[in-house]
Amino acid sequence: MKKIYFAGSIRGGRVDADLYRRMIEYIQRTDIVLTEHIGHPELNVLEKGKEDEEIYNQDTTWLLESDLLIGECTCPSLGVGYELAYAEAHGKPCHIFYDRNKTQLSAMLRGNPYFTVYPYEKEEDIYPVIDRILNRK
Ligand code: 6IA
Repeated sequence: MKKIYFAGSIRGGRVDADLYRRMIEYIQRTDIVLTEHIGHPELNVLEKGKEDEEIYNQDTTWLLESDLLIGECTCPSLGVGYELAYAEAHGKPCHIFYDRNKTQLSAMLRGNPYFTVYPYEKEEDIYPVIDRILNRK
């Protein structure tokens, strides 16, 4: 089982939180998602309790442990952008999804051939691509 770092917006906005949850559940059919909280509908963006430094330390540790990163980047997020650069710096394969009708992905992602970018139009187009990324039959 591969360890997947799923990246999605938190403080950047939670409009796509349900989509993150469905993608995470789909990945979890065969593999491990280190960051399953990203899809949690009640993740409170103002939640106290966890210090930002703790979050940074945990997430960078998970990134280093992961086999690959899958990011949903329709909703722009500074944290996700940072994670992508961090993953690239450590040689982790990065797969980026975004809804082409809702956003123009940053040139800093689209313009970097290191990243594998998948613009999609319908959510159902995402899942066969995930099957391929995870080498499912
Ligand atoms: O800038 P953003 O918050 O949108 O960054 C989102 C990305 O940073 C996600 O892919 C996460 O991996 C990471 N991240 C940001 N906030 C948290 C977090 N907060 N817990 C875990 N990972 C995070 C807990 C709730 C909080 C808002 C206090």
